[in-house]
Amino acid sequence: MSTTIDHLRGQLADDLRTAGELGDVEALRVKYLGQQGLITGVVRGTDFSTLDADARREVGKRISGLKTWAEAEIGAALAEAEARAARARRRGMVDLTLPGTGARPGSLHPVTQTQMFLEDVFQSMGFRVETGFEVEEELYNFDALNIPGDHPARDMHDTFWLEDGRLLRTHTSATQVRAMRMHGAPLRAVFPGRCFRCEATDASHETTFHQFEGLMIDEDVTVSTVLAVMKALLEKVFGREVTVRLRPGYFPFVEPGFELDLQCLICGGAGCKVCKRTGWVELMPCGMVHPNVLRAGGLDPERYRGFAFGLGLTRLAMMNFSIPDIRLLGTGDLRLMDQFPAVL
Ligand code: FA5
Repeated sequence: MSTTIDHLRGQLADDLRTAGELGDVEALRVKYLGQQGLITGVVRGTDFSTLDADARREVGKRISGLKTWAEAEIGAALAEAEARAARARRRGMVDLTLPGTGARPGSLHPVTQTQMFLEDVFQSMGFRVETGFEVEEELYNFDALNIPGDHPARDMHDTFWLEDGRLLRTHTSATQVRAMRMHGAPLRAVFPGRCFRCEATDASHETTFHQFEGLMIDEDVTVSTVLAVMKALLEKVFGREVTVRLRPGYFPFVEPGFELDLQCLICGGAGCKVCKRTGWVELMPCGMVHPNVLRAGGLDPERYRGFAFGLGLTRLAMMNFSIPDIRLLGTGDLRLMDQFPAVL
């Protein structure tokens, strides 16, 4: 019996020396202390009835000593292996034997999808795409657009000013004069991008949102040509006939100016919180470029006429994907994004 106990002790000590991984030590625990384990077998296999009282006490003590020792040794080895594994994880080591977690396919944000679609449509009509600057000069965001410092229209744009006098652009119209100065006329360009306004948020207003500006300058541009293009464009976006309406609108940088509204596609015109119960969503202000703006861009207003529009890109994406609250779009919540699976 003593030989068996000593042999098991030596065998377990050897085994523990070569068991590096957590799984190896756990296997040793089963091998020695499990239901069918070697030490459990010694306990079960000893016939105490054949021994006298002293020998019973002695053998019992040795077996129980072996078991206690084995439990302590294996417990310590488990703890050590666990600590080693944790250290390896912290070092960024990868256990290549573990099953993989699977790759998660990404998807494009609904606003990005809408923007890319519009860019394709306009590029196919010969428009160049320019993104302009999110941090902009007062000159391009306001003054060159016929909005001098004391103009009341500035109050409509709750502006984030920077300490150096520049600002976060409040609209993509800020790129108009830059593009005129850079490319001259004739000019066909679209300016997609983020805009910023320091205003209270609700289901259709965010402090950060996207616009998609369009500018077309040539000698023979008229309102009616461009309106036809706009309606055709919206029908391409939505893949069905849409109802739009045109109202007079005032913007200092266009004359005449219009507001193009889209019948709400969330409620079908019945009224909901997105359209503020009116059945209409203000989507696209537009108009003929004001002569002062053409002049600021270095163009002769006697020769050239221009048309500009400022599409609310975020709102268009909301209509397109039936998203009921603009604030959902900036959360980065993948449960929302997973529902728009245009894959990267
Ligand atoms: C403008 O920003 C003008 N620059 C548009 C323009 C361009 C007029 C060219 C004429 C010629 P307005 O402030 O209305 O206009 O904004 C244009 C569109 O941006 C709105 O119709 C709306 O769809 C969207 N928009 C404006 N403010 C927000 C906001 N806080 N959150 C989400 N979308 C907004």
